[in-house]
Amino acid sequence: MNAELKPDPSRENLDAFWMPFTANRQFKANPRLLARAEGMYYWTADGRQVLDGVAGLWCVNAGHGRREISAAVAGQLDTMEFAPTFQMGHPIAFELANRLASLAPPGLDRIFFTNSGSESVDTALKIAIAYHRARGAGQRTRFIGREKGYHGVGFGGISVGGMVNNRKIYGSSMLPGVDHLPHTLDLGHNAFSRGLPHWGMHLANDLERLIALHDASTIAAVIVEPISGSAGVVLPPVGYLKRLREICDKHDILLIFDEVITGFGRIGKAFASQVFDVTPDIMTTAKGLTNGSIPMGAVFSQRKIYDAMMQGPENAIELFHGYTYSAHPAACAAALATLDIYRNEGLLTRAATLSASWEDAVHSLRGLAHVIDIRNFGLIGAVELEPRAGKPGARGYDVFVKCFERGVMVRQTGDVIAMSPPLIIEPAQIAHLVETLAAVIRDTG
Ligand code: PXG
Repeated sequence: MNAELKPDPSRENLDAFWMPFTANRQFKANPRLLARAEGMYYWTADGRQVLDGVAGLWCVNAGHGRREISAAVAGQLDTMEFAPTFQMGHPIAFELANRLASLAPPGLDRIFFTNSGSESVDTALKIAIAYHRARGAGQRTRFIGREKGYHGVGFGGISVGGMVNNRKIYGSSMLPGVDHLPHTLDLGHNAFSRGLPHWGMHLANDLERLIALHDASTIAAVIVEPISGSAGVVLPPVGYLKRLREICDKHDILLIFDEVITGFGRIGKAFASQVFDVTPDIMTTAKGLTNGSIPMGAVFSQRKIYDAMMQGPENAIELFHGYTYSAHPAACAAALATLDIYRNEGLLTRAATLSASWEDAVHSLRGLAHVIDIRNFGLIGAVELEPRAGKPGARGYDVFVKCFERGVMVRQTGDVIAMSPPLIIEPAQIAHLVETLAAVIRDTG
């Protein structure tokens, strides 16, 4: 360990930071502070090594401490720390867009830059409405999301999202005209499926029901995650995404895939749509785009969408949307360096190589007390625990904390433990991750 670790902040020094998606009082009474990271590991402020079983938050796909990225960012900051992209441009923004277009599923070669997954989602929703209006279908303003969906925390994202705690107090402030497909998690039919569940494709047919209710002519887009992460890993049943695509095509409705967690190699190809062989009209990304190093998101649109918007006088701004930091030079540099690493190390397909042994490893937890389901795909795994009576989430939280104390970082959502390690993980580290989780589950009542 060469970096000098900063001492723990004292209790009162923790107060000012209002932490996101955190039980602030519980955390500040017993903080978990990370101070350094390298490869597959974090080190805590008091010097303990922790295996990263979640790639930070599903973003550090190439592992930690990648000097190629920090060097590219430092070089860019020295050369030009900022340049506007409103009515101006800078070369690596165009270079990055071209690189992304070359990785993208067929036709998704028009790229809009944002700073996060939430911004990518709101951008995609706005593009969908603007596109329909540009082609004379301005009445298409409705969106169809899905129960248990997570699309970030903007008002657009929570409106199409389907996680009750993110929505319940904002009821009257959300987008009007949003409906939701049923989620596809069904332990009765699918518990302990290996890979995609075989039951549940028919749930996509609910889209026809919603279309019959609202009329296709009012609907702009359907938005789903190919695999839901935040809701505790929900997989698409075999054939489900293809069916959604067919129904959208039939009714001229755009299909948006939110690939914020599935993008950049998480399930064995650059994007989930390539794994499932279903091409959306718009695709949202963030996280792995820069290996989590600098905030950045990218929205990929079919060329027909971009072309439809390129109307009116040449001096007219076609889309009144954008962020000061859209295509920030430091983020572009980070993304280009990240894409080089992914290419040079074959990381975008490494999950495909590892997925069979990963599946065996996570399913080895079957039979442990309280384990009621295990789900996996690519380098994603989830273990669902039976909730304690009257205390949903308590068992999951205990398992998460004990794993951390024993040197393994997993992610907890309610009573689901999710794992999505950096794509550089080695078999021995997979074993260590799963064995530690097994030991903790055994020791947790
Ligand atoms: N869409 C999807 C599918 C996501 O998973 C977002 C949008 C929002 O991205 P930003 O960058 O605005 O946070 C996400 C974020 C978890 C977890 O543990 C997942 C996310 C964020 C934090 C935790 O499952 N996904």
